[in-house]
Amino acid sequence: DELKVLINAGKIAAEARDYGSKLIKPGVKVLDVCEAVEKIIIDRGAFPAFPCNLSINYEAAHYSPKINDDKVIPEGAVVKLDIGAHIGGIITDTAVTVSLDDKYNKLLDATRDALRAAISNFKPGNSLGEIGKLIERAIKINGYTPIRNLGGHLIRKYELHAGIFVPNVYQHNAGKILLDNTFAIEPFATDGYGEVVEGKEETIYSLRSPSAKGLNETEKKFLDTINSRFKALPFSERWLSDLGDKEVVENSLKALTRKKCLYSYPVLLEVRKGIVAQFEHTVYVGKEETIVIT
Ligand code: MET
Repeated sequence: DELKVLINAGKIAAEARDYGSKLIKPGVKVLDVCEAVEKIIIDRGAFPAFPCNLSINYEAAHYSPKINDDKVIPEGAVVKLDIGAHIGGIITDTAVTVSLDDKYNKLLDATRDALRAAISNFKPGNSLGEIGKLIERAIKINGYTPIRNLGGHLIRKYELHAGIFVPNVYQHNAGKILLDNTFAIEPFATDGYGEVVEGKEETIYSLRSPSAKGLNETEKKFLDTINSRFKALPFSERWLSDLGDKEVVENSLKALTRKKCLYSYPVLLEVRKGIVAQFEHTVYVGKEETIVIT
């Protein structure tokens, strides 16, 4: 049944995350880490639910390497590795932070504590606002600030962000934890201000509308391929490199975004350039217990 598939996808995601986290060293190419992670997911019989995200220092989220990307992990970096695996649209999502500078160990511990507190109180019927409060408290007690405009999310089949938000701070009007559902819980903490803004770079896309007027033959070919390969799941330009060289792929994705056939995801940056840590698990909310899937 679907819970078994979810558990299987979660094992694969966890294995890929743990493998990837060991590759994070100064001087290593971001592209090499992400390709290795995505390869493990595929070799184990799942698919990446979104491009491997490797976000550095004040990049909080949503950097995934481009075709031929030569970006390298710097000395002393605080690296978030955020990955997903799906089997037939049953999605799991998980992240860790690796610090290459010991002075951020406390920031990582605070974020891990927040995730642990959230998971142990993640019971059906409980308020998501209270979960936010627990996350906020665990981070603040350690002297850091939660990122208030990032959070976890309900996950449904082929739908990574399925409408319910899991806040990282207290929220009075948040929803409730629903029985027999899958959620990603993902505290983010920073020594900065506690908010992200959109940067200029965009490295991830997803389908917005599978058809439109006024597309040329190349754009149509890209849109059809995206629809059949990824449905509405986020994807990387790297996963379309068989359709043309880097310039053709990037220009087609930009045109399709302009024509509202695709969404594009800007890299999210801490507004005061604070260092950001993130830990994330996918959980399944059962009647008797909440199961950590990843
Ligand atoms: N796991 C991250 C998220 O949930 C990255 C997805 S790719 C845009 O937003």
